Amino acid sequence: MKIILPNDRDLILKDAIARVAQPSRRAFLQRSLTLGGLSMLTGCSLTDSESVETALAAMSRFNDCAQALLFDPTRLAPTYAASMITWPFPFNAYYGEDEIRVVDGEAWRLELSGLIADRKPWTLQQLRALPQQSQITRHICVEGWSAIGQWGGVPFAHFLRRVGADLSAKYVGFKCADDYFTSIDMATALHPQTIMALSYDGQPLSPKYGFPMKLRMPTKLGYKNPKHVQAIFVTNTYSGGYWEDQGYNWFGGS
Ligand SMILES: Nc1nc2c(c(=O)[nH]1)N[C@H]1C(S)=C(S)[C@@H](COP(=O)(O)O)O[C@H]1N2
Ligand SMILES: [Mo]
Repeated sequence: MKIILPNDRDLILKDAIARVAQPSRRAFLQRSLTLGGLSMLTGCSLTDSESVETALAAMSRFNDCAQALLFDPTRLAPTYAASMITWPFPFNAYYGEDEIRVVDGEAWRLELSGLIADRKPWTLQQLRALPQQSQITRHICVEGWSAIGQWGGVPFAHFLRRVGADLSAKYVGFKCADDYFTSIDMATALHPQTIMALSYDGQPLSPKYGFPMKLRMPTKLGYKNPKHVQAIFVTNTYSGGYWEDQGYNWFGGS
C-alpha cells in the first residue's frame, strides 16, 4: 500500500470530479466535496493510488444514488403523436445486424427467480393474455442518436404484483437471449411507463427489436432497455450490466 500525500489527494479528487459526466454535477461536487467527504459518502477509503479507480467507481455509485433520489416515480416521460414516429426505427446491439438473435417464440419461456413468490415460467401466449398498454416515446442511445417509436405490452408493475415479487427489494435484473444483461432500480421497475414490450408499431416485436419481449422504459437510456429478455430476477444484491460493467452509468436515467 502506498501512503498518499495531501497533494496526491487533491489530484485524485480533481481527476474524479473531472470525469463525472455532467458539468452541473461537476460544479456541485467541486463546491461541496472534499476527498474525506467523498470517502464518507461512498464508504470507501481512499488510501492508495489504486484508489483512483475505486474512487471513480464510488463516484459512479454516488451518482447512481443521487439519480435514484432525484427520480420521481410518478413523473411521466414525454409522449408523441404517431406522425412523429421515426422510420425506420434504428437497430442497435453490441453486434451487427447480421448477427441478430432469432428466438423461437413457441419454445421460449420467461424464467423468474430471486425474491418472487410465484416463479413459474411464462409463455408468450400467457403474457399476451395480460393487460396491455401502448406508448409512443423517445429512445435515447448514448452513442449519439435518438428515435421515437411505438411499443405495446404488459405494464411491468402489474406483472411484478401478479407474480408476487418483493416490491421492497432494491433491484430487478434481466438476462437476455444474447449475452446481454442489465439491472434496474425497483422505483423504475414500478414506473407507470415501464412495460414488457411484446409489440412494435402494432406488430409482434421483430427479432431486431428484441423478440419475443423487451423491457421498454422511456425514463432510461437505450442500454438500460434489454431486448430478447429470457430471465427476470428480483434481488437486493447489485448485479450491474453489460455496458454498466464497462463504465456506463448504472442508473442510466434520461
Ligand atoms: N439483448 C440486448 N438488448 C439490448 C442491447 C443488446 O446489445 N442486446 N443493446 C442496447 C442498446 S445500447 C440500445 S441503444 C438498444 C437498441 O434497441 P433497438 O435495436 O430496438 O433500437 O437496445 C439495448 N438493449
Ligand atoms: Mo444504446
